[in-house]
Amino acid sequence: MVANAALAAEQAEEGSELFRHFGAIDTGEIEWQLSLLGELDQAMAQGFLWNAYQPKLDLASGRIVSVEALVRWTHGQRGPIRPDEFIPVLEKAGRIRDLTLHVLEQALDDALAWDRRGYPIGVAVNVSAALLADHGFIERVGHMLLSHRLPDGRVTIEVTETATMNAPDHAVAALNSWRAMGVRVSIDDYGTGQSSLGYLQRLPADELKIDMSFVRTIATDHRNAIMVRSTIALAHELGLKVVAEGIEDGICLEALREMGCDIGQGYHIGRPTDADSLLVALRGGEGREAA
Ligand code: G
Ligand code: G
Ligand code: MN
Repeated sequence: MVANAALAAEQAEEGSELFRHFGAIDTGEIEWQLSLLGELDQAMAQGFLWNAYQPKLDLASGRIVSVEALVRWTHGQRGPIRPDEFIPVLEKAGRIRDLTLHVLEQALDDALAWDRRGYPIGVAVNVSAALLADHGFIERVGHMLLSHRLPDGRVTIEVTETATMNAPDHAVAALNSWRAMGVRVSIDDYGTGQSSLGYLQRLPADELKIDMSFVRTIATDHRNAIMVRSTIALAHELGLKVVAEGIEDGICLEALREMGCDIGQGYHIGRPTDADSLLVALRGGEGREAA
């Protein structure tokens, strides 16, 4: 409730800004955001917030080696709500921690189930900047990991390049505590955050995810292809695995394979699907045949 009030106050302030500029307040938008917040707990408890999983393909072996959890909200009245619409609202209202713990718990349960069915694949969860160095949150995750007993390296957190740039020393220490729990660290949306080479070298990470804005045009844009190729080389020199996201066709996939990229993700390989459909895809075969 306090969080809701804070959000309302903040929105009201933004609203009065708007009022000055445009002479109107978007009360509908505020009401919508408050109603989402009010329904969050029930939606989590009743399964309306669920994880979709998008496969990540090992380009050398052609096998699905892991998945990224992407949260979905299927609203009782309004139908599917996009994460872009509710994640920022939850972040502002201080509720992103609860949501992320919910996503993670579900991801660990599913990873354990796949493991038991003979698919020892990894699972990645997106972690917002505000949670990256939240000790209480890290501790909760630590307990969750202990109760699931997945092997080290099975769970990855994806943090945006920008998130780690806010307070570099803080971020380095925080990432080290994640890794001490056996969690892999992936730098998401890489290439959009303007971090320096020196900074990248200091960052305790396991994986670099090249942003899809670079990946999608490699077949047509020679300069972008050079950027991606040299980023792959650089990451490998630093001991990092490279994931390319946003692969939408076979030409792009082949180009990345030729460049020595480790892992691929994108609609061409597989769209985000529910846990049951993913299992069907895993059973159906490897690689692109599964998509
Ligand atoms: O499929 P897509 O529309 O799923 O995701 C949109 C955005 O929402 C992406 O930037 C993705 O990283 C983010 N996202 C998806 N699931 C989560 C989550 O559980 N936590 C956070 N913080 N972001 C998420
Ligand atoms: O920020 P993050 O990298 O976590 O975002 C993942 C987002 O990218 C999700 O919204 C997911 O649905 C979307 N996505 C995944 N593969 C593709 C793709 O091949 N093309 C496009 N346009 N979007 C994709
Ligand atoms: Mn991601």
